[in-house]
Amino acid sequence: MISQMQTTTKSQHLIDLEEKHGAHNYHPLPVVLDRGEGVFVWDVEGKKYYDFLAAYSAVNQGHNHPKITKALIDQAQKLSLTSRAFHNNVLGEYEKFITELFGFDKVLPMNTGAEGVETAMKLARRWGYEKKKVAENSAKIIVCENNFHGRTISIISASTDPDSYGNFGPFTPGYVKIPFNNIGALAEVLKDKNVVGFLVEPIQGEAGVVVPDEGYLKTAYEMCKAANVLFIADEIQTGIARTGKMLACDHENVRPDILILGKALSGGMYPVAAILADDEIMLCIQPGQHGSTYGGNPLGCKVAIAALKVVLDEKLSENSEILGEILRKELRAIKSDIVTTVRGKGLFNAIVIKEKNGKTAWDVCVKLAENGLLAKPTHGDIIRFAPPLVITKEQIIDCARIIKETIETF
Ligand code: IF1
Repeated sequence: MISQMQTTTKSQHLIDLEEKHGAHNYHPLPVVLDRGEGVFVWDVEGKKYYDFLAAYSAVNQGHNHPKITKALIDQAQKLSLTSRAFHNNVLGEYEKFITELFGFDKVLPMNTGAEGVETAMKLARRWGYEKKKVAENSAKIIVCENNFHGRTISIISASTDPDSYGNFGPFTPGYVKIPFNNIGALAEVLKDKNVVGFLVEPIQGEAGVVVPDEGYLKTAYEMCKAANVLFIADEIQTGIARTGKMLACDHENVRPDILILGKALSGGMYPVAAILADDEIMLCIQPGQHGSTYGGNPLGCKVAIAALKVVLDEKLSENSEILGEILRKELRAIKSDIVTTVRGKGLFNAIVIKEKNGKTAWDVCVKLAENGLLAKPTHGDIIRFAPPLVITKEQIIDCARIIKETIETF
């Protein structure tokens, strides 16, 4: 039931290989890609597409950015991995660069987003026991309904999405779940003295690019301060210029106590994640108490430095902010009864599609692909539009045209 989209023999053969030999934990659009450059990707038949997913915001810098690719190749030819049993000559350079850039005392490098979130939750718990003096094994972390923070058992224990947690129990205790964008609910649970952290996506990504009311993050942050609770921002998807600022928290001048980064931290070149915090918090973890074989490896460090420099040098935050406005304006001008909502910030956007004549957001995405633009539906009725941030104004207008013409056929 893959879809009605026409697939040629070549791509069908590759899809069949995955179907036969790979776990069935995904349901991709029937497009087989083999090359990328900037905002474009090409399939095995040579058809060119605008990439409007950007690997879930991991390739904000565009596919195969020459500077990031060069950093990867140069370092791979010198030294890739030492483990943290020994020092390497790149780690300190990276740590200085990233902590100065984001304004924190310390960074703890990991690889994937989920590991970053796990690290943040472990650090918050330790801070809770050692600094806040919460009783042993009773620390709690507040999370929001419809969150997405990754796939590990502890993270899905904090999930309210049955697809994420169903039949994966038993679950990790210690979470309090409240509605997102609800200050009253937060105030209520902050009364609990065992709460050590509030873990939040500044804009909920997987939930469908849900932007909270203006002032929510700032107020939530101030309430956490007053309650001696750590404000932990999962900026894995919203960070690194995606929403029109370096961090989505920057829109409200909130500086999280623990900042979690991943995805575009490496420009899609290699898995690199990190958490940042000040000494008072970060030094609650001491040698032997946390780590990872690959975390902080010289290859990932060089790639991350290059990826962050591209974001700064090419003013990707500014581009995201400006072109995001243009894209939303164009999307709102589409005359179609199947589009019920257009929302987003910067180039992090979504539209909600109302089913019509049995046609859903999936069918719209299949048509978009046929028309040369790749996007992925989520929750059956939402389509995310999040292209690489190196996209130009002319390209955004061209993409808006493709989206408009496609949607108007429904
Ligand atoms: C997949 C979703 C997006 C994230 C936030 C942590 C992580 C993610 C805010 C974990 C990861 C990815 C995972 C990826 C698809 C994608 C996704 F649809 F699943 F929810 F982007 F919206 N925090 N999001 O968005 O990072 O361990 O994956 O590096 O296929 O699961 P990771």
